[in-house]
Amino acid sequence: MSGTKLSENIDKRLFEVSNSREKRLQQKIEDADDKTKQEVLRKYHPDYIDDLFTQLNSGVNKGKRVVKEFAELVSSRSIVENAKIDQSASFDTDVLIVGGGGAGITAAIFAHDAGAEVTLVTKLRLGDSNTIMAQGGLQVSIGRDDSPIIHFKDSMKGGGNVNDAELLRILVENGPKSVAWLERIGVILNKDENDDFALKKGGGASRNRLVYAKDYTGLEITRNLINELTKREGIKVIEFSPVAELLTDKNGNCTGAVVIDYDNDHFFNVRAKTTILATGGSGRLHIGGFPSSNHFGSTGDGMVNAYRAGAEVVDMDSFQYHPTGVVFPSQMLGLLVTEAIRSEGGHLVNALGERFVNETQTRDFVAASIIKECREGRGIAVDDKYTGVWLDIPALDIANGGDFVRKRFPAMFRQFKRFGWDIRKKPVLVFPTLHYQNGGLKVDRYGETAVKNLYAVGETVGGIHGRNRLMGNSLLELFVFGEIVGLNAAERANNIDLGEVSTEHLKSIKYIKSQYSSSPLLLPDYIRKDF
Ligand code: MEZ
Repeated sequence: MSGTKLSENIDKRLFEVSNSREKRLQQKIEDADDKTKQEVLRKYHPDYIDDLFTQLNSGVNKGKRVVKEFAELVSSRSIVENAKIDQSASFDTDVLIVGGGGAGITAAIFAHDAGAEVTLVTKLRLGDSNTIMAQGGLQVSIGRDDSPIIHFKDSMKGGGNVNDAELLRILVENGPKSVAWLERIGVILNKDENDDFALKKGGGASRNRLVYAKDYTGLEITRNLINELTKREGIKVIEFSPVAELLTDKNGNCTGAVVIDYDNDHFFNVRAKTTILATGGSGRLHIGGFPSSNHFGSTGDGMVNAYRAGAEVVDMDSFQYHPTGVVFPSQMLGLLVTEAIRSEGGHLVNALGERFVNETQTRDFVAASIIKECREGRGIAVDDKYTGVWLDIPALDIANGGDFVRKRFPAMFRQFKRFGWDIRKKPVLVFPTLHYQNGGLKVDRYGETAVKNLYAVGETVGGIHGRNRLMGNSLLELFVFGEIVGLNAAERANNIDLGEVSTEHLKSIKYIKSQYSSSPLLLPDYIRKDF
């Protein structure tokens, strides 16, 4: 990508942004029409780069278009091949939950309260997940001018009208109830002067619908979820213990999982009546070489395990590139600058000091528009590899007066400050970052996959958001479906017996040439693994 090198003349580059600010603050940019949108998406959005995709060579979705990384992972050697199971460490449970983020913890709480014996295993520490990193908030139709129907319509339109309508209906209808639950367990969300929720508008939404805790919504929620979980003594939590493979019986039903104990370096079986996958997304597979805003554990493990056991996937060729990932300072590469900055009026500005897109359109289009600017030479190059456009955050203090940026975005302010960058005074350089997997496991309205007794919840599930999720709908999904899946998995577990355990289903893997020596990946190769 071409552009003017940032290091050569940073003061001049920054001056171009401040110099054009006053004029830009008066400017109104209309939404692009559908034809223009489609053209820009097709030419610049990574979902349309054919080289990034291939077809699955086996399993229920054989022949389906998916990203190469997923196809290679499901067709690589399993890490349990030749593994010796430590039977003395193996045990039984009613409901096994895999994953310690927002979806897993919520499901554990509800399954436990429904009377099941619950075990939660998680790859790293409890809470280490994309949930805790969530900034902008969750969408819920509680404004006076809003309703679940309007929320539904916005989400459908944003998703390209291919969302699973039944799952989306459940999401929007249960939103207010889930947010009331979050408040009950202690989550403190921003309120206005009348003590009503302060509501913001996310990209692609027609109403102010985002509830939030400043710019650390996920941290505030996770803190309370962990408190709530630890109050329940009966829930067994095992940290630093990822699932290597699922276990199945001779009918193909799920009967638990093979777990790795990272601390003691051995494998053990958890035999479970029902299993819930809450393993998150796959940003750390770095599709298309993009940096990622995701947690290091987001390597798509649950999807790989479930597909091998016979579950179906949907839209595994559709990913969300959040428009504003950091490209400078380089220590923050890929990290998120919340969309809330744009919804509050932050401008995207090219090397000519111009705005080039209405910043509050849907993420797929805004991301593609940034890629277009950079490809066409109107980006600002950091070095030979990374180019970006400015996100003019200081414009918010000018438009709103006072100390708006520091008060509204304290976490972001502090993050940049660590690297000597004051976002009240300087714009930040951004480029799309791999943020979310729109697709994932196909589930029914109870959260059950095509494999009996195997449930899934959260980002590992596909369909709800169609091919482009709206901001804040994923955080909401964790609590709406965490409850549903927890309750249903517990009810099933209360009515069935434990099954026999085997990994026979792995015999159907058809190996292909793969960049991975074994799968699931569990952790990207650049992270420290000294636990
Ligand atoms: O839902 C999201 O992805 C979100 C709220 C992100 C953000 O920009 O803050």
